[in-house]
Amino acid sequence: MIGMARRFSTPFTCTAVVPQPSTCFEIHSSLENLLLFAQVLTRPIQKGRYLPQVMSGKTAMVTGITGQDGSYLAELLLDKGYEVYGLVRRVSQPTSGRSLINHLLTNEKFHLVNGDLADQNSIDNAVAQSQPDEFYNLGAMSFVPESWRSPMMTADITGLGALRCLEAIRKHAPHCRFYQAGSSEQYGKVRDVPQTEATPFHPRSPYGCAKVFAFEITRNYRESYDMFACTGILFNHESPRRGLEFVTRKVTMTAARIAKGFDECLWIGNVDAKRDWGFAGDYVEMQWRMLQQDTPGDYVVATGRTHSVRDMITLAFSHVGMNLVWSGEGVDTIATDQDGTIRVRTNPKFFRPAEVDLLIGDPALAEKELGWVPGTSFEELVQMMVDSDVAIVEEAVKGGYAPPIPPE
Ligand code: NDP
Ligand code: GDR
Repeated sequence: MIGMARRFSTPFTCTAVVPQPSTCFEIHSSLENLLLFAQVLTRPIQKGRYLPQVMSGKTAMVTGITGQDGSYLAELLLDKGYEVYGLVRRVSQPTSGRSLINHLLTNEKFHLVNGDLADQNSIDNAVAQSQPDEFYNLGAMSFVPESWRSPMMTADITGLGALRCLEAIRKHAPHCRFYQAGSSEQYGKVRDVPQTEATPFHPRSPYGCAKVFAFEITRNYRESYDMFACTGILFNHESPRRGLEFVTRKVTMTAARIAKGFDECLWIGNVDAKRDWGFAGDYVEMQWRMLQQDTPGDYVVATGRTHSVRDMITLAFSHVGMNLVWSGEGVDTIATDQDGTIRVRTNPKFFRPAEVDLLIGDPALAEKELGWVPGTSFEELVQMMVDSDVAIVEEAVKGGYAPPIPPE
């Protein structure tokens, strides 16, 4: 039997009621498992990196609130005294699909509104009713490989979705400031190294093309209607809340599973791709700062350092006691541990039709104009993610249920 399901940003939790293959554990008491999983993922950020708390009295609307960034941004805005409205898609199992924000549901300043970025009416209604001062459009089909499989849907949600938000604001709350979640994927086949706000775009995927449209239409609404509308061109940012299909989380969860005896090997794609990886908790601070300035503008948000997927895997595995030695090239690439066991193998199905080989952002403007600097190093980030995934696997073992498996 083949079950067809909508893609969700938190697929493990959404599909947790469906038994997953497991060598020695049975899934039971799915609600209890979900709560445990959510508790681990939503542990507060330990370091006090945010600006001092300001009791703002403002109202914010956030799309994509159930995703990685949405959950961190909601915490930041609530901390600053905002009334927060999160736009959520209607789902048949609301508790399970919202594991990253379940801990916020009892906060009286936190509200969920049903809506979909594909549906203009629902965004109009949400904006007209909540009258936000600030609107953060984080919602998107955000997984790049899926954008080749579903290019129309990607263009509709990731591209046109931004336009629908701008239209809703123009019609129902013209005073509202707008933030668009732009992406380093807009640069694609890069024309400058490092990439700045002036670097031309050359997207390499339907996702990148949709983000370029969203960027341009945001700028156009700023110029056409004098709206306070900005795009943050954010480079890859990760955290323990990152979706399991993205490479960093796939690596850290698989390293944890291997360390605890659930898997023997990580199957991976192009290990030579290079990314500028930062911590999502640092990056949502910049999203907020962009809407607090006197004049709207677009900013690169990055660390200014780049690492290969290979380096990231080596570092993650070293945190669970495995020192990898790499050999082979392309689809023959493998890595063995100190005992000679193969721990990483390559599968061509994880390669992309067109790759973005190198991304490295220059965050100088963000520092100069908004005083923002990333507070978490790559090494700290990888360690934080490995530690969190080891804890998730250990709690699953204790609870007698199957730990999460990164989807293919
Ligand atoms: P996630 O994939 O974790 O979250 C995506 C969010 O979009 C989820 O809340 C999802 O809801 C929501 N969504 C998807 N489709 C729709 C729809 N049709 N209507 C309403 N909501 C929808 O992304 P991140 O948190 O990592 O990223 C946030 C934003 O930043 C995205 O726009 C992404 O493209 C962009 N970005 C991310 C970067 C990164 O490295 N993380 C870097 C650069 C840009 P549901 O739970 O229902 O699936
Ligand atoms: P990316 O993130 O495409 O940069 O988009 P992802 O983590 O998916 O890929 C990063 C790089 O790793 C290579 N790679 C693999 N990727 C995945 N997912 N799985 C694998 O097995 C694998 N093996 C190698 C990829 O080829 C790629 O080069 C993310 C998303 O959050 C976007 O929404 C966001 O806009 C950009 O970051 C900036």
